[in-house]
Amino acid sequence: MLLEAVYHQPKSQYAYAYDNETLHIRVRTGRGDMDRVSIVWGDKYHFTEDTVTTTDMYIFAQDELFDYYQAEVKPPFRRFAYAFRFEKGSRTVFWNETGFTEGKLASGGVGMLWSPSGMFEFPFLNETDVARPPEWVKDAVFYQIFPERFENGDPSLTPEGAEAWTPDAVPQRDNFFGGDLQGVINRLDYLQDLGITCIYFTPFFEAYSNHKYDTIDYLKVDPQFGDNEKAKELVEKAHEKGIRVMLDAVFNHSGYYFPPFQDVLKHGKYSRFRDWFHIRSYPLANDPLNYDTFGFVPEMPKLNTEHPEVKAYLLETARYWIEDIGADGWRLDVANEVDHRFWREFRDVVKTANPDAYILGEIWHNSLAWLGGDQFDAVMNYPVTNSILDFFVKDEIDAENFMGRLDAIQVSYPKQANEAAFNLLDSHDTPRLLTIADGNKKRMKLAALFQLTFTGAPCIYYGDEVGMDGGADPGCRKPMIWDETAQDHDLFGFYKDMIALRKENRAFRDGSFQFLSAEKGADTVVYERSDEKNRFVILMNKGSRRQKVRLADEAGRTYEEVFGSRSAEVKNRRLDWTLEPLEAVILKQKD
Ligand code: ARE
Repeated sequence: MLLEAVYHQPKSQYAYAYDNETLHIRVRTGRGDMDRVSIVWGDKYHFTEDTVTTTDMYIFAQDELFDYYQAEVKPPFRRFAYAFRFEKGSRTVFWNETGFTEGKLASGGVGMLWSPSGMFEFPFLNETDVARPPEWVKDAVFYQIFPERFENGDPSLTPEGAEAWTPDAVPQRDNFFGGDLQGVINRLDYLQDLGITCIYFTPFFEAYSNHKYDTIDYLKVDPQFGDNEKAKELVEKAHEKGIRVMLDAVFNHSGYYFPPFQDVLKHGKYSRFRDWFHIRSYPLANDPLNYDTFGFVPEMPKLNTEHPEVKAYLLETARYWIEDIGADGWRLDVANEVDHRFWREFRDVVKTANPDAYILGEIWHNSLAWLGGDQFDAVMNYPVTNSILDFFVKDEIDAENFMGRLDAIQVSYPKQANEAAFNLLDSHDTPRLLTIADGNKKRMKLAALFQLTFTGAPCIYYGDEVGMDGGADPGCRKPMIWDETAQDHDLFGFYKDMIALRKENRAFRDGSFQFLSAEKGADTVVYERSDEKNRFVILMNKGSRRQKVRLADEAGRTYEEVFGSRSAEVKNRRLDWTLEPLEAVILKQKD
């Protein structure tokens, strides 16, 4: 036994409450090392040999080095004292807080070995501590809109010098095209037809730049886009069509023209707003920069979110757009650079305004520290983005590595955070998917098909569905192509069908996910999604050669293709299928 590989941490992503009565317990072991792993558990105030229970654990994730076992348990008194039991061949080892103990295989045999004080413990499952992302997020399909570039619905608001809205327009750091909120209202039918259920807007509050991440007034729609009444109308009309709206909270920093910052620029240390920012010396200067900013961008001074007035202002902003305007959630810009204490208060304000609001952090790295239920519901899932791109699009990793990376992400967080994760393939901060795929639409479709059948809520970046391309910021921010002769209708049909499939089948949103094949060196992956009603098997080939796939399967099973008319039958307990280069097939198991 590789006991060095064994890992568990109480009250973490290895031991958390999934709902008001269920605990998820996980333990890591060396890959392929154990024959059997179980938890031996009981009540910490009544822990005797005849009251302990032994529950088998199953492997729910695997990466290159480790197996990750999980068990779901419902302790009757919501308290839980536990140890692990590992078995390999004739050897049995128990593990609790005091360390490893060789044990006998027969019976629980625990009471004699340990006192409850040596056990791992989940002291009490308090309901208020359970991380509970809004239920609707699992069912959502997001669509990201960059307001300046989606549609010009009110030419009277178009900024002077705006450029022509054409399919070959070139976005620059500082040019304008005239998108606005009326434009989005005009296109709600289009979005409904595509099937999306929530719009994520990058900021539309008053700001200087075209991207609006340099806020001037957090409580006001930028006049270039409309006014607050228009925002309310947009939210209401979207809701009528079953589409929710998530806004972008840029609370890490303000813009250069934010009046309190202008006041500090003018009055220096005599400004009554000087503590709203992090200033090291006066007068303020860029070279060298003597105040904190986002990155090294002087136009984005970092806000002091520990200051009571700043807090009050930003928390009122958080409340106002949810409660008075009706927005359904906040995406939090540069979320990991703002203090945790602020986010805890923010959560209370937002959830009081609407308990069903979604709080999504923009964090590109491991985000466990924000996902304990007291701060964010989920994060933008860039680690999943990168795994999907590296496998299907850039062709840089093999199937085993792909599975290992995705499984490791599943293990990094409590299950509810994965279910509510925001799975994107590109955004206003990255090159577009089609451009990363070098224009290869088959690769693009493989990535999107995986995204739309994976755990977590998918997000489509505006225009990807009609074949828009574009490199890194600002290249990825072209005006939306509405000219039907320039749109890719095949791609649109593909996205529409995939969204519909996800929406019609709970298995893809809420069901279990499991890899059935992901071999070392392989170009093919096979996985299943299933719930009580349906079971789907998805087979994908990211390679440029035809591939035969052979899976162990249960005798008598038959499958039919979801998009197509082929079928398959399990023969000799094997399912055989041949995949063309860059092909994906979704099979549904027949009853
Ligand atoms: C502009 C130019 C850029 C130029 C930059 C610096 O367009 O070409 O490089 O200025 O001068 C907004 C605008 C950007 C603008 C930026 C600064 O949208 O167009 O860039 O302001 O004025 C990290 C952060 C993450 C952040 C990204 C960009 O962790 O929070 O960097 N993302 C948000 C928004 C952006 C927004 C801002 C923050 C600022 O989504 O749109 O930019 O409000 C790795 C790292 C990540 C890093 C990521 C991307 O993976 O691990 O931490 O994210 O790369 O760089």
